Amino acid sequence: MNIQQNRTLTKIAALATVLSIALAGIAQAGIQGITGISPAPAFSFTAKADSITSGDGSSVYMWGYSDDGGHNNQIMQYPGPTMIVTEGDVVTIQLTNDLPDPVNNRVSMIFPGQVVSATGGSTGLMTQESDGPADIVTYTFTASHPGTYVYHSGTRPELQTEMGLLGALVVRPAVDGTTTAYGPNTGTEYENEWLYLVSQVDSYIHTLVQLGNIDQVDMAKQKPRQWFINGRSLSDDLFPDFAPWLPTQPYSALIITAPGHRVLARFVGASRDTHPPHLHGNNFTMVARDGRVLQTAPGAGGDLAISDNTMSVVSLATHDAIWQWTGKDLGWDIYGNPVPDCVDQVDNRTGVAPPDGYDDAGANAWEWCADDAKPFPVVLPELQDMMFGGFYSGSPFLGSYGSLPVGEGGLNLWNGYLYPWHSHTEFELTNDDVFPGGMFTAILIVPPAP
Ligand SMILES: [Cu+2]
Repeated sequence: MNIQQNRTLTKIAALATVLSIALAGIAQAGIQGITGISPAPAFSFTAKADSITSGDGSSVYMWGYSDDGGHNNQIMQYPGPTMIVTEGDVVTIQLTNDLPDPVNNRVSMIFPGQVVSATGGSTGLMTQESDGPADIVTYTFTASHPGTYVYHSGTRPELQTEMGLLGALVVRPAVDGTTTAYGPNTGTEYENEWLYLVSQVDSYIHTLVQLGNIDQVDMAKQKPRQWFINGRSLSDDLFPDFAPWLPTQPYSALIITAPGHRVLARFVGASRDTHPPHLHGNNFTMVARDGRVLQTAPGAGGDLAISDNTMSVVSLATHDAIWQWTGKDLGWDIYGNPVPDCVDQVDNRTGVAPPDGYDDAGANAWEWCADDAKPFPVVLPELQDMMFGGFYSGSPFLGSYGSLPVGEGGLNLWNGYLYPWHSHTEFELTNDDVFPGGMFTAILIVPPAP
């Protein structure tokens, strides 16, 4: 084990304390961002330079957007502030430019999927651009269709998106906006929601820009060295939103959910290369692509949705997926109760008969009744014959803990099931060539509230 690996493991160990605080907010966990006031949310962004930290502790010089309205203390952030609006809103964004040498480093914003009008500033190749702190450009569009979208700089975008000038736009449907991604009859109902913005940087390019040698940057030689989910790499991505020691990287990537909950994961491709997020614990169902439900016709309920365990998130594309964990067919009682106690009278999603095979409510919610009271199917080795990860609770049962040797365990305060979610391009699981790191996070299944 080298120093960087040791540092990664030390940081993972520090999680126990922090996550115990985060857990209090599980029920409300979700996408952080700025909402403005419907039906005319107005935002004010400034492009700024700052730095982020990668998972190995190194510092990367970045350009990014900050929200002048105060989100994240008006600090430049990576990714940019997530804008969350409602279908039909007329959205206005004012942009100014506080980058070094702003006359030569003009900046702008474009919004793929939206019909935008831009005023102010000066005319660039793709849209209006700002060349200084007093040069205000105003972008306006009507968020006419629900979905997950990206926004990014339209000025020299191959360089400026690499530098960090990008973010996500979420448009909630006008009807059922907090319980579905796309509205009624779209097959997109969810209980927990998460953003999964995947990206990479070539820190060598960033150093050239920082040193004023932007003329020497050759984007054809771009070679990514760091990989991020929501602007953080393992193990920073497991810490809560707005962790104070990550001031320019406010967004967490640890999903916490409970059995049976449908997790809406909004994937956003935010760098040049395609990234393949790979989910453990169950297949996902991809329900939408680039802000459009995968269905044969409106109202068809997402009949073209795709079940898979790995998806290709293409550069500047978005994918919405629903993922659900129930423990069905594991072959043992996940709650470890030897006494039969399953009550199955209704469909857990609709709340009405007929039964659906799952326990209906309470501390056993979503237990697969065919496995009720079944013992754990293998004999576990004696403790002295085992090696431990810090997240092993000492018990194979959800919500239970067992005895562990002194100094072992301690990171899994809820005795939950922890699954990795990561890029399936394995060199992306590194920080500057050192494993583990990069585009790697986890999803934590915690017991339902009794
Ligand atoms: Cu894996």
